[in-house]
This record gives sequence, C-alpha cells and structure tokens, in this order.
Amino acid sequence: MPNPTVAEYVTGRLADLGITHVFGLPGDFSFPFDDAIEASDRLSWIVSGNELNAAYTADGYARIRGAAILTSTYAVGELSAINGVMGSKAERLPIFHLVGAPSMRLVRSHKAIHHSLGDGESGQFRALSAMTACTSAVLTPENTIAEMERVISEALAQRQPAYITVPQDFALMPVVGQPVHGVPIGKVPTFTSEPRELDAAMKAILSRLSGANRPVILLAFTIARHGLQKEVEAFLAASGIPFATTGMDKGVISESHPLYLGMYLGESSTQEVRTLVEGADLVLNLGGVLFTDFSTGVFSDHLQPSRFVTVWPDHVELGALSGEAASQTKTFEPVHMKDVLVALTRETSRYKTPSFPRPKPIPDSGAADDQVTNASINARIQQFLEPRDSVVVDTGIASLTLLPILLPDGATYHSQTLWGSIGWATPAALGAALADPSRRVVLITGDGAHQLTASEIGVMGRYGVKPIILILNNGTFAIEEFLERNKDCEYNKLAAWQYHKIPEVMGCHDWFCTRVRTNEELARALEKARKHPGAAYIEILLGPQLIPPATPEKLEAGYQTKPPTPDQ
Ligand SMILES: Cc1ncc(C[n+]2csc(CCOP(=O)(O)OP(=O)(O)O)c2C)c(N)n1
Ligand SMILES: [Mg+2]
Repeated sequence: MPNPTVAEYVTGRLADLGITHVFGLPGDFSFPFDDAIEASDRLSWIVSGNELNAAYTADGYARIRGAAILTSTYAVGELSAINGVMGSKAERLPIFHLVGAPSMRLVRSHKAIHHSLGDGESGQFRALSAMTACTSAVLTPENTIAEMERVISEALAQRQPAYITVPQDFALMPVVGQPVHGVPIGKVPTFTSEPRELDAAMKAILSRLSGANRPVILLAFTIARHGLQKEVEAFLAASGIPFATTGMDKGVISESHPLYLGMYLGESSTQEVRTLVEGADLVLNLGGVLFTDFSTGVFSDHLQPSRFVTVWPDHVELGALSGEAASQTKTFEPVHMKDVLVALTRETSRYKTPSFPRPKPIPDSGAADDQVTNASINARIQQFLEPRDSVVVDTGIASLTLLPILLPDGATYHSQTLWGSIGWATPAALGAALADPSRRVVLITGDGAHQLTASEIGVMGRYGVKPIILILNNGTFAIEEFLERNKDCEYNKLAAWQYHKIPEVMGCHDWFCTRVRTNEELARALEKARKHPGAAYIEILLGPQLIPPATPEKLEAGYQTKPPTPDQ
C-alpha cells in the first residue's frame, strides 16, 4: 500500500486521538484537507457559518472531548478564526487548526494571488495564526510524520492549540517514512515526572498537610482539561478535605459531592464559604486556579500565598511560609499533576472533615405573574437543570449572576470566564452537543451575545442537535451598563430582533420555539421544553434589571484607571 498523502495522513493521525468531527469552512488552497476530511470514514464535516464560529464550536467540543479539529482556508479563513482560537489558547484547549496554503510553485513565482496583499508575498499570515497556538508546523512530505508527533504531544502537554499548515501541492504528495498509528487522547502519554522531584514534592506536601488543622482544597478548571476528575474524586474520598471552586472552575467536580463547600468568589462568596476558605491554614490548590477578575468578585479574594500548596499540571509550588522571604517559595519540576494525585490518594491520612453547611439552592424570587427578571430567572434555571446536563453560558449579566446556582449531580458548567468573547456560547453549545450526544445541552445567552453568532442556530438544525436554548432579551448590552454606570448610550442598544422566529427561518425542523414574558410563562415553557423530543428555543423578555451597577470602588478595583491613594 502506498503511503497516504500529507492531507490524508494529518487528518487520519488526528482521528486516531478519537476526534470524530471537523469544524470549519472549505476554501481552494485548503481543498486537499477538505477532501481528506470528506473521504474519511472516521471524521464528519460540520460546516460552520463562518470561521470564528467554527473556532468557538471547536472550543466547546474540546471542553468535552479533550481536543478538536478546526479547518479554514489560507489568510481570509484563518484570520477570521483568530479571536476564537486565541480564546482556546487562553482557556487551555487543544484545537488542531488545519490550514491549506498556496502551492510551493506559486510561492516561488511571487505572483499576485488572491487572498494576498498583491505584493507577491504569501507567508505573512502564518505568523499571526501561529501566535494563537502553542506550537505550529509547516508541513512537507518529508517532515509530516515527525512534525505531527511533535505538535500533538506539545498541544496535549500544554492543552493549547496547534497550527498546522501545508502548501497545496505538498498536501497532495505521499508522506515519506513509516506512518504512526496513534492512540486515543486519554492514552497519550504527556509528562513524565522526574522521580526524585516527585518524591521531594510529595514529602513537602505531606509535611505541610500533616501540620494543617483546617485545610481546604480549591479545584482548577485544568483538572477537566487534563481529564483527571476520577483521580481528584479518589483523593477527595481518601482525604476527606472539603473543596470549593472559583468562577472559572465551576462544576469541575460535581456540585452534589458531599465535600463541596460552594463557590469561592472573594467578597462575593457566601459568608460560610468565605470563613472556611479564608480561615483555612492550608489551601491545596489542585490544578492551579487562575484568580481572574470575574472569578473572584473583582480581585476581592483574601488568601495568603504562604498557605498555598499548588499542584500545577506540570509542577508543584509551595508558598513561602509567613516570615520567610517570597523567594523561599519551593518549586518541584517536572512533576505531573496525575502522579501527585495518585501518590496523595495513597499517602494522605484521612482528615476528620469539619461539619459545614451544605451549599443551598438559590431561593425562588418573583411572583408568577411578574415579568421575568435577571434575579427571578436564576432559581428557575436551577430547578430546570437535570443531572449530567452541560450548561453553556455566554458572557453577560447571566455569567455573573448564575455562578451561585447549585448544579445537579454530574452537571458541568462551561463559560469563557477568562477570555470573555461574547457570542462564544451559541457555537460552543453546538460543539458540546456534538461532543457528547448523551448529555443534554442547555445554552444560556444574552441577546447581544447571540446577535454575533446566531447563524449557528441554522447549523444546529442542519446537523440535528437538540439543545435547550434560553435567550435573555433585554434589548441591551446590559452588563456594559452595569460596568459603565451609564444607562442611555446608543452603543449599548440592540436591534430589536424577533429571536423566537430565528430557528424557523434558518431551516430548523421540530423545534419548540416560544417567547415568554412572565415567570409563570417561563415555567410552562421550560416544562414543555423538557418534554419536547427536539430542540427548544425560548426567548425571554426580561424586565428591568435588578442588579445594581457596580460600586465605584469595584470598578476601580477592576480597571485601575486612577493613581492609588497613599494607603493602598
Ligand atoms: C467579542 C466581544 N465584543 C465585545 C465585548 C464587550 N462586551 C462584554 S459583555 C457585552 C454585552 C453582552 O450583552 P448581552 O449578551 O445582551 O448580555 P447582557 O449584558 O444584556 O446580559 C459586551 C458588548 C466582548 N466581551 N466580546
Ligand atoms: Mg442583553
């Protein structure tokens, strides 16, 4: 058998990882990749509305499957994808971005080809795309086999995108060398811990743990990215130490877990959670929590670095003890989080778990005949959720106010807490639905965010996914008003779309679509959606928002536009 072509090999090698869908748009320079995907019996094309949306869809898919493939054409396609792929880089998701480029013959001829600046150059855009990835490769028939091993291993180690491009003529040539048959993503070896470093790290962690009376665990989103939920659950069971999550990490381990304290959101936490987390004499930070502005009630976390033991994906860090200089921070590397979790489960003695109040569901608010508000909606969403739902939330008022809802058993929560690009959630929900059809997907998006990427509703209809979609129609970019304290800007007002008609005009069949105004209407619509065998799209006309604008102090903490006062 002759070797596969470069395009066939690349797509086949990525299919070995267990990826079964490719998101993107075709284009002439990319035809070899497009045709290889079309011909593959392991990969299905999902044709997106545009490349940015394709990147968001791949991001949502990778959150559940562990990795995704995105394809776009040279320059015009790949540049459109940049914001989406950069978001995946920020939020640590391995997206393999395949881009076909002009043939080497064209490159050498310096002709003014389409999708160029007309200056005979063709390599300028590669650098821009490569910046959105942690690793990149320009393939030739000779280097393809080795380069694919390198970029797969790097992208999975960093859990960040890889950019892979190939001139069109090279893409059609057979690869040179012995093709590699890969293994599914869960079996791909990533880091190897250095035994002496691992041993020393374990001694240091166990010594800190044995001296602690009131330890707590913070769990980071990277646990899900590295697929280590089972290892964390085993350690929780062995140690009995309770855990909390910040906004970015919500639902990484089931919120029905008996050791779950609740959300730690700095000064926006409940008093009980604040007391337990801030009063802990040791914070075991598993995975390396990113204390972002929106995760921590605008940098209002009060945690002492000296009490931290942080298990990053590839190293361990022990805070300098109080009284020691910060330079006394101890690091151990390379040490893999999985190895630490396994060793901790084996060696930690069980704590007597302190009694703590179980996190409570947020209470009902708003009378049946009242118009739905951003306050009354949260409890209703919480009651509607079912075990194992995937909840996908866009950036807006809801991404702040939904954080305290209590998720049912095994439900996961996905939002772009760090990157925060509005419009992400609609395509990401499509990706999540395709990644695991056994889970119901519930998409919650503001109207403003939805207007950026609503074309993916048509893509959902085309591929027959069945999410439940809640559109929060308040006619504005309301969170901007919350952050800006200016209620009447032209730039925050939205075109008045009739959202509930979108699925029909986009060719979606058997969708339950409705528009509701009161809490009672919402409750009835949710009940219908629950029973409806197809997708559901509920436009919710929100009443005046009840969230008071951020205080001047909070705004200043978040944006820091003024010189600090002397005592700060
Ligand atoms: C791509 C992008 N453009 C602009 C912004 C700035 N931005 C953040 S939130 C937001 C408004 C979101 O409005 P909507 O979806 O209606 O939600 P609401 O605030 O009304 O709940 C905007 C414009 C952004 N984060 N991302
Ligand atoms: Mg809005």
